[in-house]
Formats: sequence, structure tokens, C-alpha cells
Amino acid sequence: MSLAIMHNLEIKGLIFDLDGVIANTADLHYRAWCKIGDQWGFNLSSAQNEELRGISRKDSILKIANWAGKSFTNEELDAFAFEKNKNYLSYCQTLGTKDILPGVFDFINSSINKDLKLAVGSASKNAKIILQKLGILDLFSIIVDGNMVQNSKPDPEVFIKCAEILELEPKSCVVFEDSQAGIQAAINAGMFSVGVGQEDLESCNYKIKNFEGLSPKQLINQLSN
Ligand code: B16
Ligand code: MG
Repeated sequence: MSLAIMHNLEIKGLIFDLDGVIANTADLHYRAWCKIGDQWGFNLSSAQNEELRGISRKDSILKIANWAGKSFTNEELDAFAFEKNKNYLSYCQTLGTKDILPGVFDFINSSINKDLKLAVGSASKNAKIILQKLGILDLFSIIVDGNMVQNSKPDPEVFIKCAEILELEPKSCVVFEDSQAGIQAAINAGMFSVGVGQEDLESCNYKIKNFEGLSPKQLINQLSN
């Protein structure tokens, strides 16, 4: 029996978030945001940084300015966001295959071998650059990133767009996410969700520490429980 119809689940597509699922770029985002906070005399805590997972650059700067008690014009916020991105990209220079999170590469390859359709659905406008640096851009024919959507997670737009391009129904798709906003976006899209790496994620269908040792067959087994 094909994996797609095991246990009456019709899983045909896997949608991967990027930051925190494929690579741990959250630390690099944090460093870059801290540099902006420093200019304002504001210390961004790691707990606050956790709240920025999956949140767009613009929404992140709005949140940080709010936490810092600062009010800026739109132009000023854009300039800070631009500067943050310049610093973030400079920190990304050294990214390579070594930075792909444990088990991701093998899981992606096994999924391709099982004829599952794959996509990346990320809030990041840098998704293609990062995937190229990681050496896995070619594994994904479909990448929906922050340049292609109007609405940030938890809005389901990014994942709905992936499903449309994959030509799959939402109920046939599984989303891998490290952020609560992303899990909620998957739920809002009518898709299965797998929480990755974060113990406190709520409402996902299944949770994994990382992809090490996970096979597509085991995944579908778990989702059908
Ligand atoms: P950029 P994901 C998200 O990526 C990150 O989790 C979030 O921290 C970041 O602010 C957002 O992308 C925008 O990224 O500044 O590169 O456009 O987790 O949705 O892959
Ligand atoms: Mg993420």
C-alpha cells in the first residue's frame, strides 16, 4: 500500500518551515535584533526572542519597539529593519551544510523517494538565500516565502499558497513548524501540524525534538493515532 493512503490518511505533501525547522537561524536573528535593541538601550531577552519565532520582520520590529517603549515613524522602523537584515545576512555568511538540523537531510531524501511532494513555507524574505547557503535549494521546487504573501503567520496564507502550487488539498498536507504562530497557521489552513524542537508548542498533531531517526512511514503512523 502506498504511504499516501496508509491508515486512510491521504498524506501527499510535506511543507517545511525554514528557520528553526531546517536550520537554527533563530540565534542569528536574535543576535541581529539585539544589535538594534542595543542602539535603543534596550536588552532583548531570549524569552522575548522566542516570541518572534515565525513572525515577519516588520511585525518583529513593531513588537521590539513596543517592548522597548519606543515610538518611531514608519520610515524609521523600515530603516531599523533594513539594518537588522544587513547584519543578519552578514551573520549568515558562514552558513553551510553543517548547519542543517539533525536528521532533516535524510528525512527530506526519504520523503522524495516515497513520492511525497515537498515545499518550503517560510515567513523569511531570505529563504532562498539561506537554502542556497545550506546547499539544499535544489531539493525544493516549491518555495513560498515572505516576499510572496501579504499576511503573516498565524494567517494560513503561506501554507495555503504552498498547497495550491503543489496542487494538493490542505487535508493532504503536513506542516513542520517550530513556532506557535506557524502551528496555528497550519491549523487555520486545515492541515496536519508537527511541532519541531520546542517543547511548549501547543495544539500540534505530533511533536518531535528533531528529525533524527524519523521516517515518512513513522510520521504517517503517528498522525493516524
Ligand atoms: P526575514 P520562518 C521567520 O522564518 C523567522 O522565524 C522569524 O524570526 C523572522 O523574523 C521571519 O522569518 C522573517 O525573516 O527577516 O529573513 O525576512 O520560521 O517562517 O522560516
Ligand atoms: Mg520557524
